[in-house]
Amino acid sequence: MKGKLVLITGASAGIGEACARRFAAAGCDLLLAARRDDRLRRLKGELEKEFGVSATAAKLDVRDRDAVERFARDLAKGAAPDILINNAGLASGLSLLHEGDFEDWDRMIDTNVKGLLNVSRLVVPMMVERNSGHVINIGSVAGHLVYPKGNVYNATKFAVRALSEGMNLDLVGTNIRVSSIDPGMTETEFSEVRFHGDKEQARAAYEGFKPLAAEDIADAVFYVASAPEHVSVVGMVILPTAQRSPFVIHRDDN
Ligand code: NDP
Ligand code: 8X3
Repeated sequence: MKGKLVLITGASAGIGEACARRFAAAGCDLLLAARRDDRLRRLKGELEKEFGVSATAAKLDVRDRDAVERFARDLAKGAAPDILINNAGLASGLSLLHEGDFEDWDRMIDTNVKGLLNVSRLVVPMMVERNSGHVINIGSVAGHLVYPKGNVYNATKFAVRALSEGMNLDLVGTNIRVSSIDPGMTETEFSEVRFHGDKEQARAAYEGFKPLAAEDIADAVFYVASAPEHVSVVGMVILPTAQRSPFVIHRDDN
């Protein structure tokens, strides 16, 4: 893995940030993309100092197709990424479909589905040209089973699963692998974002059981990426032991 170039969207927090640390620890060079570039710059400095790798911090909103095009044009001037981790994503709101908020819906669909498409459409051709690469999409258990009030978030993650499958089929005959890593409840900023900054509601989501940590998912992503080239891990669902489905979670009473 040493010297491989890894592009991570949503690297400023949670799973993306943990992936950045995991891959840097293995000697990979990094392209870190997200909107909060102050955080990315801090992470870049930290990883370069600690692991001696080279990292680039790129302020990027994956929803902005023009910006993604500019980003890809810059990328094309250098080496193409060996690994693309399509991680940027979010849930916004948790409400009955018939009471849903249009802005929340746009935010989720534009980020989780169209953002992933924007980045993939512009980066995967570089891999095709070189006939090597690995796309790792961060889906969710929410892309396998719908839960009450999950509606639009579920739909976006079902879409991610369909897109992973589609990419996999369309890349047959190439050496490019496509994997979907589908976590269950992982303690990151995810719930705070979902509940629009309500820290108390976010905290309650993880109460009474041990959720996954971002590092648990980063370990899985790293395993998938470092499997021998003839081994393609197509999908992986990872849940906390206390969680058996999106709506079956054992919580301690005390
Ligand atoms: P966090 O909120 O901790 O991190 C989300 C990351 O996505 C941030 O770095 C954020 O950066 C980035 N992001 C959001 N919108 C955009 C955008 N428009 N353009 C670029 N980057 C963006 O959540 P997680 O780490 O938990 O989430 C990462 C992925 O994992 C998501 O796809 C999520 O759906 C998925 N997931 C999470 C689970 C969980 O329980 N936590 C379970 C299953 C899947 P910034 O705000 O700086 O742009
Ligand atoms: C995030 C996990 O179960 O909160 O995708 O939807 S869940």
